[in-house]
Amino acid sequence: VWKESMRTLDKDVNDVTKSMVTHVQTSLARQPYNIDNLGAYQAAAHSARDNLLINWNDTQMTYTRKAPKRAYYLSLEFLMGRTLDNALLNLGLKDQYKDGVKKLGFSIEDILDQERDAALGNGGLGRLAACYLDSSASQELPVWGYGLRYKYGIFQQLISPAGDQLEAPDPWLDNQNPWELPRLDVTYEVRFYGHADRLDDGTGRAIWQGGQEVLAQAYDVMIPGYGTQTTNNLRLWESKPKRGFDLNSFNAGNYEGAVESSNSAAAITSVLYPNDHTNFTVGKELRLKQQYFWTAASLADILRRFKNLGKPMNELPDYVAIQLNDTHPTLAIPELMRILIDEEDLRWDHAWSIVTNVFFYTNHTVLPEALEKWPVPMIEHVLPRHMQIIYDIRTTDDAISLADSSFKKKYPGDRDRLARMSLIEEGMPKQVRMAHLAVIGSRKVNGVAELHSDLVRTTILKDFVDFEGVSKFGNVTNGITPRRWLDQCNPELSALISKTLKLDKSVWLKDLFKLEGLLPFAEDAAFRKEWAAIKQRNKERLANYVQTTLGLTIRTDAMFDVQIKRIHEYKRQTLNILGVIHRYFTLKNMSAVERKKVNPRVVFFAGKAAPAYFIAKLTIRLIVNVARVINADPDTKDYLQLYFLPDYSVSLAEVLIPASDISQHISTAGTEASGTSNMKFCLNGGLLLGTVDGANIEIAEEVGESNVFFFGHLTPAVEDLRYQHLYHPVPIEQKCPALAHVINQVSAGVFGDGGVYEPLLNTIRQSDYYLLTDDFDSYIAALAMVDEAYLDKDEWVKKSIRTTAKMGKFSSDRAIVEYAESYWNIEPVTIQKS
Ligand code: 26Q
Repeated sequence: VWKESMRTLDKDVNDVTKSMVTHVQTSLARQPYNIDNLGAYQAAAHSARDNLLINWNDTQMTYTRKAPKRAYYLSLEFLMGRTLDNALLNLGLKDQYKDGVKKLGFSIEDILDQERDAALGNGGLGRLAACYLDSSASQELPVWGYGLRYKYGIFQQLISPAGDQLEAPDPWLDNQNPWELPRLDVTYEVRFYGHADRLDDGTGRAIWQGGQEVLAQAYDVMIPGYGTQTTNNLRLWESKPKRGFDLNSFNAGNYEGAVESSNSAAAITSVLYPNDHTNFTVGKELRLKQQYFWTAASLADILRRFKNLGKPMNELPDYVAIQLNDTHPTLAIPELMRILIDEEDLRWDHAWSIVTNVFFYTNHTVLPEALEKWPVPMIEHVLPRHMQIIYDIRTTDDAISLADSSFKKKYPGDRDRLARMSLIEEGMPKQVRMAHLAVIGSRKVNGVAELHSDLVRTTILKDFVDFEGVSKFGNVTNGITPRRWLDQCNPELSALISKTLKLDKSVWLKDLFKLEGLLPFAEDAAFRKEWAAIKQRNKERLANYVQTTLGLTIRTDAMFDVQIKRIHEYKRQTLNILGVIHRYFTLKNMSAVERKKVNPRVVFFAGKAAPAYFIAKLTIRLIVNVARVINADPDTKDYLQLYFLPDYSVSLAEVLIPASDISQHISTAGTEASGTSNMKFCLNGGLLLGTVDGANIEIAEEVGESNVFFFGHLTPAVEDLRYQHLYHPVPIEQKCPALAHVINQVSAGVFGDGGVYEPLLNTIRQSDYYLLTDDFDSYIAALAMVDEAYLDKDEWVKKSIRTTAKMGKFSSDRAIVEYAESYWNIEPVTIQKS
């Protein structure tokens, strides 16, 4: 009876309408006849979820039966964006739902638009994690994600009338989240504070007790693969009080005290920290608690699953690989040591050899101020047992015995090297260097683009390369999922590609090198016309979006020039805005006749600044106020428009990227580890204006240097230039008169706000750490080359086609297979139907 009663969900249009109406009546408890767009979205989501669940169950059952080695991706951020469209695409049900909702009187676009983004991330690192989940499932790889279920994602950005960024909470769960399954039965206790007492039995074991105990509760998010049965799991933890509240205090009449501990438990997963890269010198205890809460719950869950296999602990590395997404989950290393030693009674050396074969660490930055460090006294207070273990690793670690014989043999008397490599940085207070802990506790380490991985090996981790050998330190160039970043966000281009290649999209979306088949069509005038027309319609789609959301009218006959990313000095939005001002003055100085020869340009910015990052916020204010002046100037407004689009998000990126003619990735050489939006723009036929940095370099290698616009100094020059700034400064007027003029005009209040921009301008006038004065002239020259290239429309479209055609390498499928084969040693698993 069970077998016969099993629902099959192969849906045709009628199944879709039936299942939606059923969900309106049952899941939503509403009347089918007066459903609005939101209700229809919720019904469609519940209906699609039914299909996901069946695949999800089959997948988990297959994994349990086959017991393959699995990989776990630990990331504090998963920037998923919207789910419904991706779920329908991956299930192969897009057409059925499009027709189904139409029959019910709705349009699929309106319905998809109802969904709120899941914005549990800051930027590149979080979105990378989301792309890797999509690719893992699509490649049938047994990979689970582990993260936190923040009640509030990245803040909503508002722009005040004066042009300042204001932050508002992102209550993304307010409308219910149909994509998560609460697992009331999957919980773990996580301890904080208390005291750790070593046992005097020579084993190094200790007992950790007392303090605060908090409950971690699992929520599961289904991750469907494209064109596969595989539906993997993203497990997010929510913190809860272990008991509702403390009965003793409650009975003693201390009601506030009673709820306080429950509040402090709930606080752990309440909000995503909104600072990427910026100084966390003021170590925030709550952030440390987030990191431990998440790694402890995830490890407990992973170990419970492993133990169900009935294998001895020393086989853990044969069944489990754990990827650390940056240093944020590094506490997993001492936590696994604690479990193996204190709870599993393993000897130190044995435990350490297991640990160092389970973990893999990805580095995402070489900026010294962005390397994570935690004050020793804080770790001692919050995690007393882990601090002991970190000290023990420092003195006994066999792999890299910093303090004992093997180090001394190799580097006799080299105290400087010892201090440089130590897990503990001396100072007031002492601090634990999380990157060093991640390196020595991992099987392998990788950077995220060739240049970045080289810099990791030759700068921040050079001593470790010398000591442990270079083969531990690799590279996996980042990638992006072509499902979301081409097929979903640019359906017309996707259709044209399928038609031209004479391939179903299910083929080339899984083998992106197939795009090379477009190359010959660059010479085909009819094809170019179709290609250009799609770009034009994507510009109109963006203009419509801006019109309806901001009430602004954008001209669509212009070149669309886009820079969208977190606002940071190293990414140099300042260089871009000062370049825009330069263009504005140049236009002002032209005669009306001359101006008519200029191709109009619309410049878009979007991005959030960390709430405490004063200079980044000033940059936003400058952009907004320059826009106000420029867009209102009758002399120039037909040739130059400027927009700052508030509240950048995955969904906004999906509208902006396909509309771009040129996008800017202009970080100071050597500072942007990879960048991933550069890949997204190029995949959508936008050209790249950038510095010789991160993945820009590999994009240029693929598409050919003639198809990108490069400028600026190269990485090896940067250190020397900074030295010159400090010890042989040249006044800007002399070094870069064009830039000096622009800065002086801003300073003089041409864009209002007399005086407020001085701190921003001073960063350039003074140390100019990010080398604007060195790169400005070549930047302006590159912009002029872009202008000139754009005048030859045919040639421009050819470049655009060639760019898309050569983006195969940047599929996240390629990247995830590299991790699977060269790092985790896991294999695809074919899912069996129940
Ligand atoms: C750390 C400690 C305390 C608080 C916050 C943080 C924190 C949070 C987020 C530190 C860094 C981040 C995010 C970093 C990030 O997004 N890096 C980007 O990663 C991309 C994927 O590899 C690269 O393409 C980008 O170049 C890199 O900047």
